Amino acid sequence: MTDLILHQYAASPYAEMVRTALGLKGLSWRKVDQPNIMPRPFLTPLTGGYRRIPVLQVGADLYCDTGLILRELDRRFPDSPLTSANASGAAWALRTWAERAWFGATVAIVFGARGENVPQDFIKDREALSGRPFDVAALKAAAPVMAGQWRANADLVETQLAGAGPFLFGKQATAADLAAYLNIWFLASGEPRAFSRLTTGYSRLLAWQERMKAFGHGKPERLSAEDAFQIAAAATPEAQRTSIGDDAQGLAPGMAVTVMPDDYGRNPVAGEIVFVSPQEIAVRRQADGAGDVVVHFPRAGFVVTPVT
Ligand SMILES: N[C@@H](CCC(=O)N[C@@H](CS)C(=O)NCC(=O)O)C(=O)O
Repeated sequence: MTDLILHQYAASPYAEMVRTALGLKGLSWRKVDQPNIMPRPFLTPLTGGYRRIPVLQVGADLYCDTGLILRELDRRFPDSPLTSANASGAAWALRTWAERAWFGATVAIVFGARGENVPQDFIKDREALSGRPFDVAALKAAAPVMAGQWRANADLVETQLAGAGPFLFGKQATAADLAAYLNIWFLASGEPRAFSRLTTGYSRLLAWQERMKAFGHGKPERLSAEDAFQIAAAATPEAQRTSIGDDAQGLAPGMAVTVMPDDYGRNPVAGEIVFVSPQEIAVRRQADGAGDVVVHFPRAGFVVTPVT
């Protein structure tokens, strides 16, 4: 029985990134279907309030954000690494471009087109998540401009593949391919007509999309959210790793902090630092009904605040 549990839902493009990574590495895993809106009664108590999807669980350790989930998969399963010698930093840096700059255009096109069909409870949930109105009319109005943006970013992929293919940094797919694929997958599944219009003539990109799709999702087995919670309750968090000292923010094990994303879903998770490095922070907390858990976050894109 595998230890990897992914909290996800089918339509989540960020979850698709992890599912594809699990396929690329040929791993077995357990799939917990979470609702696409709150509440998530068996997950929120474990993470301490982090509300985004996906979350990777291994026993009583919870890994938040794909930026860390992919790194953790590499740490535990170094075969088929998600970086390569010529992209050990760049693959991760490109994630920021694909997820923040490009993804904004993808979202505007998909929700601009689906517009009126988006359920009210989903709209309310996403307004609470972002702290901004979910303005379908504004998304619709922005869609043509965003189509230009989307194609400009797709064009970068086409050009890069021409020089480096079959993947963005050569022979092997990296975290950069997965992050760029997020946009391809979401537009292709969410608004297929726009996808075929905006990828016209991009034969390399389309062939690369097929290669990414061919990785599949590994070997998933279903697990209920309640059973995942019980697994956390019965487990002990992984033994503490040695932190990398001289932290830029002066953080060290034993300090009480809160951690939250710097963009949306800014719910602070409180705990005591057990591990800190330039790319990761892990905090120990008491989960109601499940005891001691450790919640792990990436450093990039997350705000850590000492609690005094
Ligand atoms: N930077 C995050 C973004 C995750 C994200 O935005 N996920 C979406 C689903 S694809 C989400 O959580 N939406 C709100 C929700 O499902 O509660 C990551 O890389 O994991």
